[in-house]
Amino acid sequence: MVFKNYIGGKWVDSKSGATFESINPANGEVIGVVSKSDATDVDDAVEAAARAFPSWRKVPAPRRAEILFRAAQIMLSRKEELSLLVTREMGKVIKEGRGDVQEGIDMTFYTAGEGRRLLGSTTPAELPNKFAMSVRDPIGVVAAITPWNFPIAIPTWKLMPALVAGNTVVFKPASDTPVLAHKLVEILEEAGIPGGVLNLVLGPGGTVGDALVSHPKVDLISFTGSTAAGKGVAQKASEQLKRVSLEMGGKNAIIVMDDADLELAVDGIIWSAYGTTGQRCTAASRLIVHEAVRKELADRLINRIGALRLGDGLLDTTDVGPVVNASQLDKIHGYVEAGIKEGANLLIGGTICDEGDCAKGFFHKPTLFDNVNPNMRIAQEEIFGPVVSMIAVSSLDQAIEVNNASRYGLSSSIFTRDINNAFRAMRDITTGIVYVNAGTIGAEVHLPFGGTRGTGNGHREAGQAALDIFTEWKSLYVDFSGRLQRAQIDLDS
Ligand code: UN1
Repeated sequence: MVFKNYIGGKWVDSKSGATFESINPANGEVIGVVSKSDATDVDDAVEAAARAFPSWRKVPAPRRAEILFRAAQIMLSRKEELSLLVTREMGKVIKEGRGDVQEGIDMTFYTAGEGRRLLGSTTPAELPNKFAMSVRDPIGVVAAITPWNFPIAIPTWKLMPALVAGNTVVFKPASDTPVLAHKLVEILEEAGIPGGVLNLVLGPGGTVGDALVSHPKVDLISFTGSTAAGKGVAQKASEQLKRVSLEMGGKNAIIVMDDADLELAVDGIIWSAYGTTGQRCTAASRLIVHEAVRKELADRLINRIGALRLGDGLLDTTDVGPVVNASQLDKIHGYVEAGIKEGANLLIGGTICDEGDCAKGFFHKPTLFDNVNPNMRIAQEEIFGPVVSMIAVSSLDQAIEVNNASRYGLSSSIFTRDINNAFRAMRDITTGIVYVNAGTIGAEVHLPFGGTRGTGNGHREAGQAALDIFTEWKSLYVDFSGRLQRAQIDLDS
């Protein structure tokens, strides 16, 4: 069986008939043979979405939302099956596979509720016998380009708000997780999404993604992925003045103050840095530590890191799963080598693991560096793997300064028992998400998600903020005076 594209309400092979394989990163198992699409398939999908838009935008939003409610119910009833597939296709350990699916369920239910809100505003008009209000309009055809690290959750962040708001969608998932994308679209089909409203095109970013971004009938691109790819999207899309929302890298830090509960901080660090094998854009990859507790914290971390068990995420005994593919493994290890070359002190880890439980997959040992200078590459660039850099500071001000001196600005955390430190940090940290006494990961679906600086381009996903991406404001003035009334001119009317 080949996992196919979904275009105009039908499952279809790529026009060229080409296919590729989706591989389990823990052991090389083939998860599925998948259609490999090109620009001609993209064209079909975009045309189908464009044809479906005029009628979908007129379906009352509460009716559109009913499809989402049903989809969320189906996801819930199939949670375990989907979670196992998340672990097999992407590699994260099974409890996190379940979290990924749960986040998708939460987002789908939450967004379905928007079908009965999608609030605009009414406001007095400045002239008599005149009514003023603003409403949210859908934008048109949305290209949803999604990454492999949250193969269920992140697609729901884009598909669900786009659909509830009345847009039609062409969904292009990462080539590492196409089978999960196929499952999600199957679920929406079963829930009753009309043909053409949601289309799926499977294949590589270089061809499928590029063709989508430059297609004249795509009105909005919602992209989550690497900074390099996101820049490419923004540049190409700007030629046609398309709407673009970008969610890209992070270089998130955990600040540990000298008054912190160190055991709690260690828990938060292990979870945020090595959970998902460091492959979250919210993952902690810098520790900014008060020098008074640095030695103690390092010792405790080394103990805990040394006990982490690598292996297949389906096994209950596994703490850290594989990284997603060979090129990510190379990239991560390249950063470890760069760190050593730049003079950072490798405390633990630092190697690729290719024996025992790791023999058949792509594994990197959880790694911790000390004596990291904030300007080193390992302290500045996103690694997207289980590699953490510890930077010593001597005050809260210095910690915040180091935290903010990054080209990225997604998530930060501070461990402190001092209420004044906590509030100063909340005020002065300049990332889009700040945690107090918790790690950097685990954002909830009803709050805005996104970052400052190079993490994004000013948008926020999730929560009601997502609606600002997937709708445009339309201001409506209704004059019922029966005569011409000129705003700003007829002041005495
Ligand atoms: C991501 O890594 O792109 O906050 C998303 C978190 C998750 C989402 C991460 N809820 O860690």
